[in-house]
Amino acid sequence: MQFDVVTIFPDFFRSILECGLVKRAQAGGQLRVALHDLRDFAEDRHRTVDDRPFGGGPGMVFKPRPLFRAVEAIKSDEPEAAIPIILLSPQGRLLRQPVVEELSRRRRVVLICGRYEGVDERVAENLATDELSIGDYVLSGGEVAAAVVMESVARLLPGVVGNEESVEQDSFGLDGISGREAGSGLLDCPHYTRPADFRGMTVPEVLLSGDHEEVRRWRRRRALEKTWRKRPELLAGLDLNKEDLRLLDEIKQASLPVLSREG
Ligand code: 6GU
Repeated sequence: MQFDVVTIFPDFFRSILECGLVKRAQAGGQLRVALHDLRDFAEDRHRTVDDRPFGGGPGMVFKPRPLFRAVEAIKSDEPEAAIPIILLSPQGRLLRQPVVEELSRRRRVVLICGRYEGVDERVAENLATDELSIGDYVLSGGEVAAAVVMESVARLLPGVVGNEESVEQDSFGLDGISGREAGSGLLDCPHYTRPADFRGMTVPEVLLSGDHEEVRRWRRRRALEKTWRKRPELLAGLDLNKEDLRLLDEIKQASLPVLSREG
């Protein structure tokens, strides 16, 4: 799969492209990332890409022409292809795992890094095919969001994460909030590694027991408990089986304050 990133800060991406999983995905041939400097598509001596807003007001707005020219240049490789053109902006639909999965199935995706002050509306209306936001907070540009999109997609590409099972068991994993099969969409259970006793902080006994069925049940219980405590709204969308419902009941009972005899 290929990402084409249109940005005024191509250097911003160097570190993420040269580290960890995204680097490995590129080395393995599953991912290609082409960076396009928006200023290369300006048409004046000063390589101007923004201008003051019509109607007045603070801040600068990305001009439409450099962005249209950049995307046209990218598409000129394969004029017939239907390539998603995604504008990253705080006004986009929220990036969630199902959106990430959808993107991971595309062969090529263009990411346009907007800026907080604004992008000429004709870009959202007539150039972009979709608009994505990574959350309800303000970033000054879409670069961090583009990095989030690329990393979340890269790890879903076949063969990128060595142990496919670990992706499926992640919080929000393949079997996560998109899937509706029994027992899916929970936050992950806690994990521990050696030493079993670190400065008096010990690992739950059951994990050292070697009893796989007990471990499975414990993990399920802790995943349910964590989800109920930290993201209760996620439970509402899930199809929990009988065992889960019973465990959840136990968890809720255990957290109730004990009433004194006097009431
Ligand atoms: Cl994609 N862009 C900007 N500028 N701010 C954001 C965002 C994107 N997602 C959340 N906040």
